[in-house]
Amino acid sequence: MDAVDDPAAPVGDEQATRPVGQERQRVRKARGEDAHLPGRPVRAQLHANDVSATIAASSTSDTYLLGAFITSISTFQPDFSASNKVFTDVNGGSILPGDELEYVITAVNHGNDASLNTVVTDALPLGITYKPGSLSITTGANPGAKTDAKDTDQAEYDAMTRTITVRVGTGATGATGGSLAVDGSSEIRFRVTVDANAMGTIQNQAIVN
Ligand SMILES: [Ca+2]
Repeated sequence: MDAVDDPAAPVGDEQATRPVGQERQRVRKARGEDAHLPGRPVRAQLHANDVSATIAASSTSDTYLLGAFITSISTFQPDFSASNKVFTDVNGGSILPGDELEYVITAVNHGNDASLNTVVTDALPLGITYKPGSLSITTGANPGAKTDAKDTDQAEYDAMTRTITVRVGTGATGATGGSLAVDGSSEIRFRVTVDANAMGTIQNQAIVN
C-alpha cells in the first residue's frame, strides 16, 4: 500500500499553460518526491495510521518503509478485524536508517463473544531490529513493561525467529493467552531501529488469534 498522497488535482487552465517539464516537477512535488535532490528527506513527517513512508537510504535512491497491518477474522464469534498496527518515528521527521520507530498494536475484539487464549504475534521483517527491553502492554489487562525473555510475564521477543509474542486479555499468563471481552482491547508497544542497509519496502504484519 502506498500512502503517498495523490498528486494535486489537475488545475485546468493553469496546468495547461505550464511547460511539460515544469508540470512534471509540480506533480513530483505534490507526491512528496524530489528526484532532483538525492538524499534529501522527502516527507516532512509521519502521521498516525500512515502505512508507508519514504526514506532516503543513500544519496542515490529513495526507498519505502511499510508498517502494514493485517486483520485476522476469526470464524468464531470473537472478531479481531478491527485490530490494527501503526508506527511513529520517535525522533520525528523522515524515516532514515538508524531511526527508532515505535510500533503500537491494538488488539480489539468487536465480536459478540469473549475471546479465549488470545495471543498477538508479530514476526519482524528484515530491515529493522528489535530494541531490547522496549516491550510493554500499555492498555488492557496486565499492563506494564515486559521482559524480552520467555518467563512468567505475558510477553517475549524470540531473537531466533524475530517474533514478538504477547498473551493479552484477562487471565493471560507466561504460558497462555487471556480473554478479551466483547469490545475489549489491549494495546502493545515496542520499538525497533531501522537498519543501516534498509532498502526497499519493509512489510510488517501482526496477527491476533
Ligand atoms: Ca517476558
